[in-house]
Amino acid sequence: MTSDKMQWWREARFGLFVHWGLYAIPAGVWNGIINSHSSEWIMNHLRIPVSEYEKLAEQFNPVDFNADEFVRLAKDAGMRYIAITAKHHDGFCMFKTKYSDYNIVDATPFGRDIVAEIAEACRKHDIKFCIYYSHILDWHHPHAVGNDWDFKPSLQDFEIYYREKCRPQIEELLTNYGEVSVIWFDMPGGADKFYTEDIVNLVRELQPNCIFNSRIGYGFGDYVTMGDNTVPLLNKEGDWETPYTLNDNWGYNQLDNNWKDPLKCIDLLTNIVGKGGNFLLNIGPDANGNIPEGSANILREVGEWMRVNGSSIYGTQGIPTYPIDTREIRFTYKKGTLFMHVFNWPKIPILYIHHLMNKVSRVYALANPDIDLSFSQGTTDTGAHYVRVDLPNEPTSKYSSVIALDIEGMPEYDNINF
Ligand code: FHN
Repeated sequence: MTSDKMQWWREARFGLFVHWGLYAIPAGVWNGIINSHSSEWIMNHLRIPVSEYEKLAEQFNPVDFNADEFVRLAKDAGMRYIAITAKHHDGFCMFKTKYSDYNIVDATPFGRDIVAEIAEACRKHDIKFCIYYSHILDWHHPHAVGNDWDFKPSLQDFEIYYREKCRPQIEELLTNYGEVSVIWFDMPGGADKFYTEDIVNLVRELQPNCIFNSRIGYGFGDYVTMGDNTVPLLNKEGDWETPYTLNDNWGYNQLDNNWKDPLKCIDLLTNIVGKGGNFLLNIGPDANGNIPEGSANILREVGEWMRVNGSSIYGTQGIPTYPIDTREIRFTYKKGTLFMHVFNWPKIPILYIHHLMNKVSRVYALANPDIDLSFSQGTTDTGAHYVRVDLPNEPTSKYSSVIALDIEGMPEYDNINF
């Protein structure tokens, strides 16, 4: 791994995940039965036979799909990359492939290559194009891992699936769609290390600048993908990312409107970024090709915030964990500027940053960068450092106001065990 190819990703910090496939049709309900797990797992959880589930392809006709709209929504939200499910665990391919007829072009009335259209729109709107590919689980292929209701595991030979479908499709994806910035693998268990190593070599050979995540398996990966919807408690070294979904499903679910509101999204974004990670936020388009209005509106609101405060996100790096437990303030940091995200504006507009030792040269709100805020620094009787900032009377942004402090070096805090 050269660090150069990670550079755009470290700068980006915020991306859009799109889980879209045939599972958008049942959308969580199969013949009146409500699936209690995430909607893209419906085939597995209800043990739906391939012969029944694959008929969904005949109905899949997302005529409202407009790749430009998808990409513009991400871009307006301040996201810098998009990862779309080219093949999820159900085995259906959202791209034209020679290695399975079970694909969007050959098996559906829609007949358009969705991955290709997203790739083109990403290039047009200058946003990084990334592909999700389920490399081990494939419930449609008789020799892949995962489907024990149609196929007998004792008769399965992963090698056959790998040669017939997985490997050549990764080759197609990294050959036919221009530059792929990330190939995002998932659920690595169940196959020998040989296959992971072979994929690593294949990706390196076909697109040396394409990065891939740790869910490729066996300790490989240009960066670590944390568990779904999890944030580490403390600052975490190295390159890492957290995938989060906007409601409680990855794929579209007609019964799930449990959206995280813009405030929660901004809280997660600043929490993750402040600890050194990237935030990959997921939406699930419906079977007609629409992004549910609920999720689109939230992304738009986040985008409004990003337009003013994005410089506290892009290109930031993890910093030592602030030693005081506060949920109302989060910190991010970039090259000599500490950004303080104030979620709860104090009635008396004064804020103390306890224990910050660095010399501060200037303080201002990102929303009003031309107006300096007054501040002072000192130590308490016990020798603890503090910075006092005199805030404007009102918050400077909706959701979270960002106060920038120009400081010398990386943030350093008192040892609070004195
Ligand atoms: O099983 C998948 C799930 O459907 C979804 O794709 C998430 C996204 O990170 N990954 C797996 C579970 O970790």
